[in-house]
Amino acid sequence: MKESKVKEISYDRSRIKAGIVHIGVGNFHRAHQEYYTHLLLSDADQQGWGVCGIGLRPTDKPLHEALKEQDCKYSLTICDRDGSRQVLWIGSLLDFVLGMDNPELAIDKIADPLTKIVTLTITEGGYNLDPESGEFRVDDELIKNDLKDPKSPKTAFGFVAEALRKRMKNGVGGLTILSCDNLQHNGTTAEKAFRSFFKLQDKELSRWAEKNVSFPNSMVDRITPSVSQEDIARLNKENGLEDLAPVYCEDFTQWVVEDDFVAGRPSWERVGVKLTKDVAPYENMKLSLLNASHTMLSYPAFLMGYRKVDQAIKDPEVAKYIQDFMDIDVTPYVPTPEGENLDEYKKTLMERFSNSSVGDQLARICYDGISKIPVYIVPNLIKMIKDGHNIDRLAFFVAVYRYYLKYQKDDEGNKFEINEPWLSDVDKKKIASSNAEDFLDITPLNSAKLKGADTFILSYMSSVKSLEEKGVRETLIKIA
Ligand code: CS2
Repeated sequence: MKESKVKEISYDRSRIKAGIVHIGVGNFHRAHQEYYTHLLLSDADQQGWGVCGIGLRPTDKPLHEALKEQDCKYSLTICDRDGSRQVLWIGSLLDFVLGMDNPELAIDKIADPLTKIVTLTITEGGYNLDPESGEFRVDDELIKNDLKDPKSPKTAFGFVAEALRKRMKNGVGGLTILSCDNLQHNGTTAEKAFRSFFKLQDKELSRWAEKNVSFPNSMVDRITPSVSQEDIARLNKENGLEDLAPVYCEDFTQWVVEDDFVAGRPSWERVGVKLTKDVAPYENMKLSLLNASHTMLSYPAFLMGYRKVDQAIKDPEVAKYIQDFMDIDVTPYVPTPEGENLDEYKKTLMERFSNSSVGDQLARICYDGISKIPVYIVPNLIKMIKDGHNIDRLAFFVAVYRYYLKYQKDDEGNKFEINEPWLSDVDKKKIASSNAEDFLDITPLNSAKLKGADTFILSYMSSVKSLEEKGVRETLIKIA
């Protein structure tokens, strides 16, 4: 392939100030929020909105090291559905601090008077809310540490609380906390988690934060694969670069944000971000169609031996199953958001999944089903059961997820390791049980009350049996 032309940074980075602190600098953040912010920084009146990154997990270390080596700049390769590519250097990330190595500096970055927004990608499971009660979990070891020892925090809650205390004492004013994770009502969820923590730790801070911190909801979207060492070598070769931390993504991108920023915000609308009063319909559309379809397809496709989303969706059986899931199962529960066309949206989704120049990994989608399933799948599953809707595809999905967790072997006999960081010991026992019904109330499915849903159980047990006897493809064909 011939080298792509790489677009250089068009603004003077030494003039940019950080108005945003981002916790959780991963690939998605770098391909999405940084991309929009980078585009905006060319405007002279927007140059106070650069980003300082904070990493709180040991797994952030390699990326941190790579980015620091190159002044936090990196190349983004955007892979179009038509096979063409655009490559650009992103300059909006100005600094990157590791909280575990340098907690004081991380706290000071958030407490800095120039900081007006803290954005978050701390994963679906990172908000520390009990999946059943919805309450903040105080028994978590890291939370216990942060409540007791505010000066050496380990979690986003502890860092933000300590920094806000400084802001309160210094009369610096509040800020906006903007969640960019894939959650239903991510702002409301973040608000519940942070306000619970503030209340537990410091009543005065909690009262101050009531007036001085806002939590807008937002919907974020851009498919961004994991980056392996081979990807790094490939991208650099294709782009003629020596970037230690390249990232690549699809061409589609969307960001819808509620306009509720207590301390001002960048003019993101200039670069295509939609600012609105109510994000809920957009969020529901994206989680119910994109993320749920991803989850619905990832486990069966992985067990059928596929490793890439684009390869799986080109399999007619998989394509039909996902198309039917979207059209028949989910569409009745997705009111069309203003300015959207659901038929177009679904058509584009199928094209996005088929994008072979992205070649997204199924393993990335299979990762952490325990946190994703309650957000992407369960809310509509509850409605479908209540409405007496045909349940076969969902029952098949639950049976496949059990099979995937239990046997860790695909249809071709290849062994694999599952990657489920939040799997509890109780759930492990239910997975191991030879009675398949024991699986129906594992934590991520519990709120669907499947054990009381007779039609669901019948269909599920039939899929369980068929999976054991005939494998995934045959079972999929049967339910189609
Ligand atoms: C995926 C998302 O991880 C997943 O399960 O569905 O990461 C998805 O690629 C993004 O939400 C796209 O915006």
